[in-house]
Amino acid sequence: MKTKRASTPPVSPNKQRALVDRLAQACGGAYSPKQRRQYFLTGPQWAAAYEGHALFHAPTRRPVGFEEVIREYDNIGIGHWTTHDTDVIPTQELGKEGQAETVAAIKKALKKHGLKCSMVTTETFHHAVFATSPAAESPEIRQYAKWRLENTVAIGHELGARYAVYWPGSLGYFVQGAVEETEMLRWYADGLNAACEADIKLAKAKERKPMKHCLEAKPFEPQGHIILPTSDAMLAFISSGLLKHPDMVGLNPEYLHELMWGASVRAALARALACGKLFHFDINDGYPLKHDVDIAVGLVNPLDWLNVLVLLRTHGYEGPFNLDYKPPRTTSNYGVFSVSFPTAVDRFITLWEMAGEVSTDKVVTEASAALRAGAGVKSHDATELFEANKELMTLHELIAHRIFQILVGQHRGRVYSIK
Ligand code: GCO
Ligand code: MN
Ligand code: MN
Repeated sequence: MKTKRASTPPVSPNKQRALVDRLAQACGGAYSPKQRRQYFLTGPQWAAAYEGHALFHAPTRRPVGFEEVIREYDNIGIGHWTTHDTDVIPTQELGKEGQAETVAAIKKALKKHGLKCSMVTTETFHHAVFATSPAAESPEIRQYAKWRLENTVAIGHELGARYAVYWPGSLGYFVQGAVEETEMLRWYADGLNAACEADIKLAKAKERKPMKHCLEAKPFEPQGHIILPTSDAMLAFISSGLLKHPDMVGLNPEYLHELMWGASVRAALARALACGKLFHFDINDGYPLKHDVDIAVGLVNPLDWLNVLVLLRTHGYEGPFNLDYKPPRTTSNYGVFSVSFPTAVDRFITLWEMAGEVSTDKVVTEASAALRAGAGVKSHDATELFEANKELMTLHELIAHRIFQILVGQHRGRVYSIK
């Protein structure tokens, strides 16, 4: 049967914001800016300033500068700000007077709005100079890349950042056979070594702690093969012997980047945790074996996200949650700060608090404890052991069901009646 839609009169342009605001209010369940600030949520300059453009897509939003982003993050209750060097300083101005002026203006804006700069990162992927990656054959390009990393570390110390992130972009090749992979890995390590050494020196001079240097993998690009495609590949790289300061270097996994290659994100994070290398975490959502769609957290895989956060809570992860997503191009400039960021933050907080409920839920804890207790049978007979444990193992599925109930609120007696 076709349902008839009530006809809605056209919404004139000057009434649209009010409508969006009213419906956002009607959603309810929003946290206050003060509550939001209690979480280590970090807002990237580039996420808020993303104009909606892509290979086949023109921008749908006007550019926004750091003053506006920092002010709006303050209004929302996002207490930390992150940036690429070139998000705020044009490439040509890097290392020059323009850089010092911009860094001073950023400091002022952060102070005015009570935000902290938590992380800095170097853009080594967008500019044409990095067409052959930051670990290019050309020694002068590699020298330039090193300088860029060192310069970002200096900006980070100036702004008080505790983390530096490295997403190497197209570190790899567009056509096979043209690059020698082991050489490229060595050259990439040289860049990171330079950044760590610059950090050690600056930290000493400024009496600050050295930063945590966090590698971020992305498995594929529209073109090109990547030579460090996953967080696991990066873990191997960290302990390869190529890094001079492997203790300073860890990971910034991105939820979607692990999902993109078809991994269990939670298992990928568990491997990073087991190595003591989960330093930083980019949060977003998307689909397995597809593009880097960078959808906001919880809009595609809320159940998986809940499970991810249970793991992180269990292990006392205290690092940042970086809102590295892209507001869709259907969202306006106004919508970026009135809908996109506040709702992303609120979904994260809800899932985080829910994860706490999972960890203390009576059914989940009793079932998990029973599974760990086993049947208490001492035997080396496989069949006997299986028989002794087989009813217990049904609890796996029951735990999964219980987590679903927690996600949809059924554990609090929420029921759906059927007619
Ligand atoms: C992506 C990447 C970037 C990095 C950023 C920080 O999705 O393209 O995740 O957003 O996180 O470049 O280095
Ligand atoms: Mn990222
Ligand atoms: Mn991404």
